[in-house]
Amino acid sequence: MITLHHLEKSRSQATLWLLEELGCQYQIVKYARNAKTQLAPPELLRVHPLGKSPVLTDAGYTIAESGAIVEYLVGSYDHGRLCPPTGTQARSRYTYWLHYAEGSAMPPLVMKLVFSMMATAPMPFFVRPLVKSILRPVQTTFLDPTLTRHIGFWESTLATQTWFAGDEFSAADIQMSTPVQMAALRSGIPLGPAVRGFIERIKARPAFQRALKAGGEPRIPA
Ligand SMILES: N[C@@H](CCC(=O)N[C@@H](CS)C(=O)NCC(=O)O)C(=O)O
Repeated sequence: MITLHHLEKSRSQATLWLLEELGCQYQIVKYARNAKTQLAPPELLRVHPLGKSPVLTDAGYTIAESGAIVEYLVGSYDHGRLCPPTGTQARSRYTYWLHYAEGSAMPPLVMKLVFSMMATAPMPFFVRPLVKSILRPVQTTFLDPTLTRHIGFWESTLATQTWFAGDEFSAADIQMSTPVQMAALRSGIPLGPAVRGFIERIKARPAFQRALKAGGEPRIPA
């Protein structure tokens, strides 16, 4: 039996969605974030040395990293529905977006989140202007232009095809749902109509809605 170690408000929501799309039998162990630090609780360290989520166990394996989990689940349970055939253009686009999500898109989004937490963290009042004067230029000269470029890339991709790998829905869309949702919620950069259309299409999928119920939290902006 697959066990998903699910941290609230996390990438693990996309793993839940994949499990629902695949129709897998699974159980969830839920973990709450530390209210102050937002970090995962130490119990997750008993499952994997990094103590992060998602992480799942199945058939004696412990698998961490959302992209590796996608590969494992698709390889074990998909039977060709959510992954284009080997040797096709769609497959190379699928592989690209599967890795791009965590390799390129998430780092600046996470950096933006950390910066906004730093800017609002409790600190002596006389230090705040100094902290802001350090954060602001990085934000305006590096982070916002980088994020604008990424979001523009998604927009131009989705303007000519329905899904990230082509016209068929695939597990790459599930992996991309994390940066797309995070950009919608936290980047402060407006999304174009094609990316907003993607969000509407994923929200409409019954498996996506079942996963929201199973995880217990809607993370998609209205
Ligand atoms: N690249 C990893 C990132 C895992 C990760 O950072 N997960 C976050 C939740 S989205 C987490 O566990 N945060 C809590 C912590 O760092 O203590 C993946 O794709 O699985």
